[in-house]
Amino acid sequence: MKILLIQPSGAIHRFRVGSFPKSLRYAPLTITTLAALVPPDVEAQVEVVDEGVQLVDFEARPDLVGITIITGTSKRGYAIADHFRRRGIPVVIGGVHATLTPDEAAQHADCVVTGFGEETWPQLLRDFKAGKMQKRYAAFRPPSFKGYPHARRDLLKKDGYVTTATVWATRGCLNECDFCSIPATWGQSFYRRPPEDVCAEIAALPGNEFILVDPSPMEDPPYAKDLFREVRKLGKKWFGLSTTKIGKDPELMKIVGESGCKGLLIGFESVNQMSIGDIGKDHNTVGFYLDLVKQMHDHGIGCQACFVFGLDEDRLDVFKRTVDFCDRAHVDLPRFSTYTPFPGTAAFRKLDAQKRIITYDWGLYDVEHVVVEPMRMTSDQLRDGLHWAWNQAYRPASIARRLLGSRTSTLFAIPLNLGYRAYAQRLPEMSDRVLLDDVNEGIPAA
Ligand code: B12
Ligand code: SF4
Repeated sequence: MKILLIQPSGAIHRFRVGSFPKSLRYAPLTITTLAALVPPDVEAQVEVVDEGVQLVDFEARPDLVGITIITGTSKRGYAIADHFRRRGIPVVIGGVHATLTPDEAAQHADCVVTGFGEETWPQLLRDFKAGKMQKRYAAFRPPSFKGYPHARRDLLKKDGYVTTATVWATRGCLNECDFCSIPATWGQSFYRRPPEDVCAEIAALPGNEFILVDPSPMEDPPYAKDLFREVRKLGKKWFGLSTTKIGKDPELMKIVGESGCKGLLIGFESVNQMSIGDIGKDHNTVGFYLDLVKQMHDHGIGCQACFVFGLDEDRLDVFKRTVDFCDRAHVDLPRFSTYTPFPGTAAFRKLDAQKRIITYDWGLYDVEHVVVEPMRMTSDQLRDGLHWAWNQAYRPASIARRLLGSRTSTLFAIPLNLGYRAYAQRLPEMSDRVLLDDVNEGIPAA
């Protein structure tokens, strides 16, 4: 049996169409994990295609196509699915967006998989082989993650990424920020993989660096401390994500720093405490941000701070105040986005009821387009302010000021800042391109 697993891309990220720099691209885990979960008894040959770095062969004739979608990639995913189905090839769609909107996905698939794929995907493949694949498979609790197979990185087009050393240790998050798809998809839940298994996979990765993709691995501090004590023994450098809670646990911060962590992406979201309250991110305290970034730097950890613009308390001064904060705090890598109400989230329900959602075109839900009528500025002001903030924060003078103040490893920070500078400079043009995107780009006409 031949299985083709596809991760579609929105226009900003799509190979040859978008211009997302390689320095910011790391290997996806979803398709390589699904490839690893294919049971040997179905005797399948698996191919994976990440549209961010390669083209889909639309003439291919696999027996089964599996497509993973998030909201921003769903339209492209559906166009690809429609193409293969027109040619009589069955298509399975799964992932975050399929879990949030299964009936929509079902219009483009022979089968929709919602929730965790660890048990349903092997079952589906066995059913498919026996000629009895169902229309839906669902699992909202994962099995034990003990002995989890290592992702099939060998199937990736390796030269497309700055690194293929991506790994996961936990799933889910216990918080419920109103715009976030994670609690909406998985519920407020948190699942852990045994630290020794995670470390065995990391140890087997080539190179001396890795990226931990978990959205909130510090949610369970005792687990995180065990994990990162083990990681330290591997002597590798790593990058990952955290919430601001790490700053309230000096022991955890120290262990993370000693484990080789060189950078953490943290959702600061806003410099307005009122906005923080509005989005339900109660663990964030704006008055503590400067101290948090300083603590990170003191432990040799760079800070990638993410901010959301267009929240209900945001006025026109929010863009400058946020960029000024990044300069003052010496944030190593600032990132800005717009308030995006992914389907299934509390933000979606609220804004939909208030009739403030401007478009339900999921192709624009890439967090860099304005899809909601802001409360205290116009949508044009929000778009222009977003573009201004990106450009301002990535001027050479701002990069130099932030990195000199940070004192963490410039070896990683300089190429990443240059990558984001290129991204910032092209963002207005790329945003327009997404508006004009032909989701059928490259797909042979029916
Ligand atoms: C790593 C990551 C990235 C990486 C790699 C992306 C990738 N797709 O691999 C990078 C940095 C590139 C990235 C970028 C973005 N991301 Co991201 N990312 C993640 C993250 C943290 C982990 C994904 C992961 O690898 N998980 C591990 C794998 C094994 O789990 P999984 O993907 O959930 O797959 C399991 C099941 O869902 C299921 N399954 C999934 N697909 C399929 C398909 C089939 C056929 C089957 C059978 C089963 C199945 O089986 C798997 C095993 O259980 C998730 C958060 C999350 N927990 O999902 C956000 C997340 C997917 N990202 C998100 C967003 C918004 C983005 C960006 C738009 C952000 C930005 N600022 O630009 C971009 C868009 C990129 C693009 N291509 O268009 C959102 C998506 C929300 C939504 N509704 O669309 C998420 C959910 C985070 C969030 N807080 O809401 N991201
Ligand atoms: S803390 Fe992060 S991962 Fe958790 S719900 Fe909030 S935004 Fe999502």
